[in-house]
Amino acid sequence: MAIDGARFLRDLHRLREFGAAGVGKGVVRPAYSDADIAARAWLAERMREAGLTPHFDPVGNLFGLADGPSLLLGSHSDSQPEGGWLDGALGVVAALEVARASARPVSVVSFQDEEGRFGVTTGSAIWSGALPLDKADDLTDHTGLSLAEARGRMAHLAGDFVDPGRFGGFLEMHIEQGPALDMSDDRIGVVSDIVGIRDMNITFTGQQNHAGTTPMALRRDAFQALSLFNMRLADRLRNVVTPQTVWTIGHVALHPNASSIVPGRATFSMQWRDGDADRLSRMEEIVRETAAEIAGEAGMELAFGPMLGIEPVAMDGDLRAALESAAEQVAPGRWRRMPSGALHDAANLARCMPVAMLFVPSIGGISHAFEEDTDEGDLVAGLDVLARAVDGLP
Ligand code: HGY
Ligand code: MN
Ligand code: MN
Repeated sequence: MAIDGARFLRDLHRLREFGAAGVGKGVVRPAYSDADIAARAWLAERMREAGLTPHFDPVGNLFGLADGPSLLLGSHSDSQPEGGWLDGALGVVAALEVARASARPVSVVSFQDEEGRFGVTTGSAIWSGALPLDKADDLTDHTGLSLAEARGRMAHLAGDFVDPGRFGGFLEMHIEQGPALDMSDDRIGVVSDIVGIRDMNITFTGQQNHAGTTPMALRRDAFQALSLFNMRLADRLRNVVTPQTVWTIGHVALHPNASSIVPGRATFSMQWRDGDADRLSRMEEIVRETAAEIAGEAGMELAFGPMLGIEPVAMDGDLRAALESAAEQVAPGRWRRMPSGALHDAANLARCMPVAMLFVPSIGGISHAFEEDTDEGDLVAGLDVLARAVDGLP
């Protein structure tokens, strides 16, 4: 298989230009933004040039379809609100290059909204049947825009959903987005399993009031309730979590968000991840119990938004073995089998086909930030592993 590393890198740098922002190689290319839609149009043309049939589905997932049954390779091309040039994009461009070079029929996909502007890995969750479209359409971003309205921006491109049955399996190349490979001598990670996730919004509603005349003892300050919740949650989770468990309050909206007003409302994202489904459920109980306890103590009304989640999933043994064999050819003794702490579209696709993933190092372990980067030699080595693994499949 004659992959062309230079062409692959050119395509990666060209894709980066759609939404290029911030320092270095940062991108701002949220799902359904002008930059995202333009990037998808560009990818569709590259797919056509590669002899594939470009096809958008009703939520903006972009497929480059090989004729008949094929292997599916890909990832996503939307970014976080401040993202890196490789998160997702790497897997899509690598898939395109393998599809160009492979003797085997390979289809390519760029899923939509993997970064969860509206949900959690939204496009592949809908496509794989994990998330009903009518429920997804009601999801909103932080501005209140619904998925239904956002995907309407691509309605003129939309065809039917592609049948997952035409694909024999899914391979996703991705940056590690963590420090393990970068801190070791290993160049390649072959993923063993992907953690599970739970994600929801919580709202405390107290009493908006004057910041100068309202005595501290009389306040029903929603931010103070959030602050208490955060501290008590950490304490309550102590005996449940492991060093690999993570939980994050990444988005907070205080209302009315003014220096001289006691905030009457705090709406915040509550997300947690772990490799064990039972632990995820136990953590949900503790999140809900602790929020209710704080609301009672602080005189708050409490509301929980819809909870989204994906179960932990193990990668397919045969596909993983093909990646491991290829990794040993490309980077003998410099690869490892490892879990994924980040979530990926592969976690959804595991519902309907065998899946496997491979990682390349993230410099400094940085991702979901403009500074995200990977040595170009490692990018090409990862492409080589992906291509060899595809070639090596029965
Ligand atoms: O959050 C994640 O793990 C993924 O990068 N969206
Ligand atoms: Mn990603
Ligand atoms: Mn990401």
